[in-house]
Amino acid sequence: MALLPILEFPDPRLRTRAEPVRNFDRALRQLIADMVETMYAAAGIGLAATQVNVHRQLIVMDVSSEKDQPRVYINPEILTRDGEEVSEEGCLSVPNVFEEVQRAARVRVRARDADGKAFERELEGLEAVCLQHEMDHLAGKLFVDYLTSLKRERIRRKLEKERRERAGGASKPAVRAAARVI
Ligand code: GNR
Ligand code: NI
Repeated sequence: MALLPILEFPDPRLRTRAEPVRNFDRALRQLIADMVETMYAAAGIGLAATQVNVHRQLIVMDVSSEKDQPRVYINPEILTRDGEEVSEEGCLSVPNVFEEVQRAARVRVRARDADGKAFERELEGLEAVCLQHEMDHLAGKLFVDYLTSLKRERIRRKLEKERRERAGGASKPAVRAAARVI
């Protein structure tokens, strides 16, 4: 088992379109186990392979309160969408940002499990929202793409500033100003 690093906006690798999973093998099982562990460690309700820099159509989710019902969706397709619902979303790849997004209220999804066996499920509420959010990741799309470009740019600048400050040293304003002059 291993924790995987999560890519953060505006990392261009988050814009990659995922390819279908073709081999339902031991390596896939290991990746699923690592993604589930990473999702729980980060306190997320879902994680798409794109976020851990694996560009395959693989999603793990667990919207249960006990965090004991991990679900895997491989090569997912939405068959039908119904209704609409606005809810506040967050994303492990856009830390500490929460904004309202409109999505379908119910979706019917067809996907494969870790054995490659096809199944269909009808999802609603948070689970439906989460699946649509995760499927966007597989298409290289982020929830901030639904916001105005002004809001998205503000978020990008805030995250880049926070990352610079976490990196320390050269992020001090005086030093940065000097670096710009040179
Ligand atoms: O943990 C997460 N919470 C969440 C809340 C509302 C809508 C979508 C999500 S998914 C997110 C984890 C994540 O970034 N998955 O890609
Ligand atoms: Ni996300």
